[in-house]
Amino acid sequence: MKENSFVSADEIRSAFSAAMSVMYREEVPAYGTLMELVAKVNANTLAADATLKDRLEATDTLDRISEERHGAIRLGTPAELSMMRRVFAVMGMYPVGYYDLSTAGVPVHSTAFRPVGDAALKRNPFRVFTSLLRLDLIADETLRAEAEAILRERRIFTPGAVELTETAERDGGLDKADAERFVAEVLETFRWHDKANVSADMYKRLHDAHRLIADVVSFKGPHINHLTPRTLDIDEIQALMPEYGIAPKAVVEGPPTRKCPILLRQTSFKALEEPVSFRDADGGWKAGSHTARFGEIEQRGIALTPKGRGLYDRLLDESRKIVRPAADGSNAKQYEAALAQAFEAFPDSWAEIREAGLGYFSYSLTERGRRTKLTGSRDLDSLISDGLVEFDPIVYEDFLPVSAAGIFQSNLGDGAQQEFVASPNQKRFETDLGVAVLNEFDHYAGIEQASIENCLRALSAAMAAE
Ligand code: OOG
Ligand code: NI
Repeated sequence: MKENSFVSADEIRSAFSAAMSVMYREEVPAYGTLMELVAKVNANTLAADATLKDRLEATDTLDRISEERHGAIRLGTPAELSMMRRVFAVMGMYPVGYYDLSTAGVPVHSTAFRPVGDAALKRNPFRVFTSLLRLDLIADETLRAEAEAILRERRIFTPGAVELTETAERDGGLDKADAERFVAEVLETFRWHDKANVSADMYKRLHDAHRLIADVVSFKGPHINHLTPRTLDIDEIQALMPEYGIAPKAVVEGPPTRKCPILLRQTSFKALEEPVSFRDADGGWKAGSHTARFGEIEQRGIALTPKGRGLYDRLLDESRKIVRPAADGSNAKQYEAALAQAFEAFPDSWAEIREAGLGYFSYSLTERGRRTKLTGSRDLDSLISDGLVEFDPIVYEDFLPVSAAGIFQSNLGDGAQQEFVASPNQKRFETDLGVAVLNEFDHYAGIEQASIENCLRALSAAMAAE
């Protein structure tokens, strides 16, 4: 049977993320340096903390700890977005969450294509933060029409990538040879092109409207603009980057350093100014430069419930009212202090976080729970206090709009920020995408609920066996 020869979507995603890593290291040598630093700090952290090592060994694939966790692209048209969705689906990556970045002065809205479900995430968690340019936020109508016309002409997918995506959709998968070809063809969409699609003059006009518009419209395709490995000690890497000759962004985005990590902390090195050439009127090329590509690192913590997220957003907002992090890093220490102080109001033990209903947990039977038979119905809290059930934090697998905006901004240059009227438009985004995005809160709640039901079922099965 044909299906038997299919390569799993998880395997295709793993091959794709490995191929992206190789390509990006070649394209951006500073990224290779960051990867070396990450591997070193992760090894040191593990050597110094045997408990952490044991925990990771039990729950994760330790030998892949320093691999890429995500990347990001910026698309230009609804047609590109919906085709991208079909391509990612072949790799088991589905759109989760909606992020409106207009409020933060970036004319895009976004989703994250990622594996869904524990087994797929464990096999390879690679995600792609995918933004769609919002030309509707550009005031200059002439420029908007010109940008649209330029984007309409380009083809960001190779014919081979389109054909193999159709094959996978029709047959329900790809065999080994096709899967390999698929990865090679799809990689082309993410490749850097140093020859722009536009003249230097058009580039300047796009750039003056917003640097991001120039980045999306001026090139042949949506070059991958960063990749992001996982670190076990983000503060250490932030501090060490200058020693390795790479310039970190001003502050680490997200929550402060804590005993019990929540959500997501991220930082990056600043985007590099790279040589590009623009089309001349007489068919030649004119030298110029473009700044878009960087490297990032991430450290993840527990997924928060809507209540926990509400508290997080409020405390982040409070700290930013005291100190707004300056792009040049001049008030980084003050910002860190304000952040740490504001977050004293966020409980910092798993038990308190759980009791206050701030985070999502996965429940399982303890050794004793596995040997225990229960009569009658019992509530979860008493099963925990009796030592029959234990709980572990569920890791946050998504992104944070304020952090994403900080990452965008620090890589668009430190110049003046632009303001847009806040105009989230999830409906429009989903129409362009071709499907609704998965709601991340519902997803985590479902994982938690399933783990509770498993515990209760196992305890009463023990009872039935009696
Ligand atoms: C995406 C920035 C967002 C993150 O990790 O929050 C992001 C971009 O710059 O295109 O990747
Ligand atoms: Ni990122």
